[in-house]
Amino acid sequence: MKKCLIVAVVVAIALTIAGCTKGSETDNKVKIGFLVKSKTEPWFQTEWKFADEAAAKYGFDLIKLEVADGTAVNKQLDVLGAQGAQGVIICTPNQKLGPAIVKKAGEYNMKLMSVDDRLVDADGNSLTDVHHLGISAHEIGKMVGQTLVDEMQKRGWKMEEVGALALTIDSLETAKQRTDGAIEVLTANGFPKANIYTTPWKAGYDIGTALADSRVTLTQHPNVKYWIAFASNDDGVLGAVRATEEKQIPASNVIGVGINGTSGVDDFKKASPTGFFASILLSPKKHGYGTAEAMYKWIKDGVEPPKETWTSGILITRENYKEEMKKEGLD
Ligand code: FCA
Repeated sequence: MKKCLIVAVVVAIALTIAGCTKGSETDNKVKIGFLVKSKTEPWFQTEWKFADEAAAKYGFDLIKLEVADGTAVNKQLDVLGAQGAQGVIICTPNQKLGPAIVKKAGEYNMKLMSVDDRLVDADGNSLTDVHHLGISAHEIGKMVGQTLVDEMQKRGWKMEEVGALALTIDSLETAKQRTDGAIEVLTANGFPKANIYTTPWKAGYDIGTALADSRVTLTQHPNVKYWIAFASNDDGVLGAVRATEEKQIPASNVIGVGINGTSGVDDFKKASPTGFFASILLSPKKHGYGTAEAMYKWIKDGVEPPKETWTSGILITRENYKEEMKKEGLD
C-alpha cells in the first residue's frame, strides 16, 4: 500500500513537471496577431498564407482574425491582449480607427504595424509613427492607365467611342491614389474626361457589390459599344466585367485591368478570354511573410522595421501570369 502511494506521488510530481515545462514553452512563444478587414477576399487569404509560412519558419504563434468593422477591431485587439500577444499587424476596415488602434495596442504593450491600408487621424493625416507596409498606389494606378491605353491602341479603338467604368472608393487613400493614377494617364493620352463614368463602390467591397454598382452605370449608358474598366483592385474590376456580361456586351469589347492578381487569376484560368484583360500583380509574400517576419524580429531581437515600405507590381495577362505568379510563390 505504502509502495503504491509512493509510486502515485512520484507519477503525480513527474506529470506536474512535464505540464509546467509544456506550459512555459507555450508561454515563451512569441504571439503575433494578424488582423485583416476581409477574410473572404483572396488577397487577404494569400497574405495570411504567407504569414503562416513565416510563423512556421520562426516558430511563433500567428493569430489570424477578421475585423470587418470598428466593433470587431476593438474586440479582437482585446482577444489578442488577453492571449498575451506581443505584436499586431493590421489592415484596418476604416483608416480613421487609427488613433483608437494605437491606444489599445499601447494599453496591451503590443507592437503595432499597419499593412495595405494606412492608419490616419480624425483629419485624415497619416499616422507616420506607426510602421507601415503598403503599395506604391499612385504608380500602380498609372500602370493600370497605361495598360488600358496600350490595349485600346492595339485593338484600334477610337477613344471617343469608349466608356470608362471607374469603380472608386474615395474614402480609402490607397484606393483613391490607384484610380486617380489611372485617370491621370488616360486623360494625358487623350481619353475624353466626359467618357469617364466614375461609379462609387459603395459597400462590402466584394465582387457582388461591385457588380451591383457597375450595373447601374452600364444601364445609364446603353449606347456605349466599347468599355474599359478599372478599380482599386481585381474584385472591383471582376464585378464590372460580370456586369458587362450581364448586358451581353462581348468580351472582345471590354478591357478590364485590375490590381492584386490574386482574384483576377480566376478569369485567366477560364478557357475563353473574358473582359478581364490584365492585372497588376502585387506581392502578397512581401505583405504577409515580410510583415510577419519583421514583427517577429522586432519583438525577439529588437530590430525595428523601416517606418515605411512601399511595394511595386508587375503587369500580368493571360500570356505571362503563370510564370510571374510562380516567381511570387503563387502556384
Ligand atoms: C487594399 C485593397 C486590397 C489590396 C491591398 C494591397 O487593402 O483593398 O484588395 O489591394 O490594399
